[in-house]
Amino acid sequence: MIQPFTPEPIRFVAEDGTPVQPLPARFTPELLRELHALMLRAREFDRKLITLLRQGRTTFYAQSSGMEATQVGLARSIRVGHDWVWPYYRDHTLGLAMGVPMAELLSQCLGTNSDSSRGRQMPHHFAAQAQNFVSISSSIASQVPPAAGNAMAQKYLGVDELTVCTFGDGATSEGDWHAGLNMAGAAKAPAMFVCENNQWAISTSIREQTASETIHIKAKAYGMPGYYVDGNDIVAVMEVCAYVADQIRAGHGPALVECLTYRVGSHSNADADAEKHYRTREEVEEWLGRDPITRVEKLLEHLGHPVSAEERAALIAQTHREVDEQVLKAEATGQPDWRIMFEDVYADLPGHLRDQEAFLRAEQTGQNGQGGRA
Ligand SMILES: Cc1ncc(C[n+]2csc(CCOP(=O)(O)OP(=O)(O)O)c2C)c(N)n1
Ligand SMILES: [Mg+2]
Repeated sequence: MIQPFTPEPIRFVAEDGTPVQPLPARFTPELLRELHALMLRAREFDRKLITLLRQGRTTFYAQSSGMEATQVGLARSIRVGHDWVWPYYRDHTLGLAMGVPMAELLSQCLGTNSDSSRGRQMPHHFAAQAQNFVSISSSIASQVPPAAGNAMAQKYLGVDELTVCTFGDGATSEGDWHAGLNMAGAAKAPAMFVCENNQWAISTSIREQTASETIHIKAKAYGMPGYYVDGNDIVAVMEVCAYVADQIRAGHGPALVECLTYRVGSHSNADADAEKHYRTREEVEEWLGRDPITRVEKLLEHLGHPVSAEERAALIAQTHREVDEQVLKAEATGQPDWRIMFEDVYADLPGHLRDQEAFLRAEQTGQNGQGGRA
């Protein structure tokens, strides 16, 4: 029985891979292997994207290494393409596990002609129509009030859908976050709020972020249950999120789930060498020892179905190949023409944008005296 407001995070599998409570029957070795492959694919995607950044082929990326169990576990607990997801910028692993094609994600990161927004969004801020995965915004917590509104609409329309809204620990200090949870709570709207608590908001630690002991207890203020989960234990994440989704679908109103996890890498490429500046190497090492992928490998070993070194290497090589192929395909579609930044919003371009377009046109042809680049 899953309970809200537990003093300790809900956990099924210990760090050494042994179950701390009976493993639910659905977690067969086959399912665990599938989850392991999804997490490893996401980890390697991070590695490849960091290389693409260093090569100057994309300009922004926020890795989710260390947080795979939270994002893959959540993806596997909802009805993809049916429920609506209002994500935040670190959720590419959630998207990949929901089946967003890597080609779409990479096209967006590279801003090529194969990108549906054709380079007009910040890199790594994708949307996926088929998966009801709403466009990512970098403004912290700005997705929370519209997600609450989406859930309210679902309730009033009487549709059997759920709204899932994710955010980091830092987002819980924003006014938008409180407004959104309050609104969803008052309306008893079908929303699952999921905090990916990686314990840092760039250089602000969770202890500086809030005087509350945990994030999930804030749910009490908004009249909803709050669940505390070991976010590096994929079995626990899936069990809690699936249970909460069922409760919400049964009409019990919104809930908050706090997944306790850790970002083992830097915040983004704008913040390299994080531990040198604001956190200790010891802390990072401690959390590297709680790695969510290793935990599933140890569990599979414990169950007598180990992932061999060869299988692991093959999964890694397969992801690298997939990224390499999709990058080349996306780049082959070319960079969008600069003129598209003036298209698709106004039927008649307002005067100030007409001026800017004329200025750029002159610059491209060298008529501004700054050298031609056409
Ligand atoms: C409204 C707003 N304020 C500040 C920022 C700058 N900023 C970008 S990421 C970030 C930290 C957010 O941390 P958290 O919500 O914990 O997510 P995490 O990056 O740890 O996954 C901040 C303050 C922003 N993007 N938007
Ligand atoms: Mg954080």
